[in-house]
Amino acid sequence: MAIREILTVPDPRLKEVSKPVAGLVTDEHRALMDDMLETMYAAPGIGLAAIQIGVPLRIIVMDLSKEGEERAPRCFVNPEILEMAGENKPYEEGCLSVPDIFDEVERPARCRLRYLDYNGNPVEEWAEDLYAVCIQHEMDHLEGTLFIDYLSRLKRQRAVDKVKKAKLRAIREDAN
Ligand code: GNR
Ligand code: NI
Repeated sequence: MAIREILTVPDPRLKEVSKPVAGLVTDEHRALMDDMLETMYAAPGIGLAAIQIGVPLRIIVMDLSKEGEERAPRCFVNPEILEMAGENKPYEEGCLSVPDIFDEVERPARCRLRYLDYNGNPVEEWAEDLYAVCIQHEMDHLEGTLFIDYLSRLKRQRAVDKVKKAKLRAIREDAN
């Protein structure tokens, strides 16, 4: 297992559309999911899409357990949203690829999912609350969409500029 580097804006790879996993879920995919979980826990974050570590495959990991609770890792291969339900609900979102930026995004409150789990077994279930928010945020990554794409152009540009500046500052401090 290894912690991988998380891509941040404006890295063009974050705009790529990720490709479905073809055929079975293999040990190689599981090794990738292990790395993604380790990277997500270290960040720390509650979800991660493969493209955030530069791998353009339709794979997501997530853990919505609270601090002090036992870890509850979840893996999603080729996830699909079958149906959305409920009113749109606002939630203050963040993203490891847009560090230290938080803003409200509205998404449908519930969605029905189909995906393959870590072992390649098919699952169908409803997601709601934070699970619904997070899976929609992660599935957007698979389409090359970031939560800041839902904000005004001004807010989005400010967010990207802030991340760029923070990166430059970190590089400068590293040199000293
Ligand atoms: O860690 C994360 N927290 C979060 C908070 C609100 C809505 C979505 C998220 S996902 C984010 C990790 C991430 O960037 N996943 O792509
Ligand atoms: Ni994200």
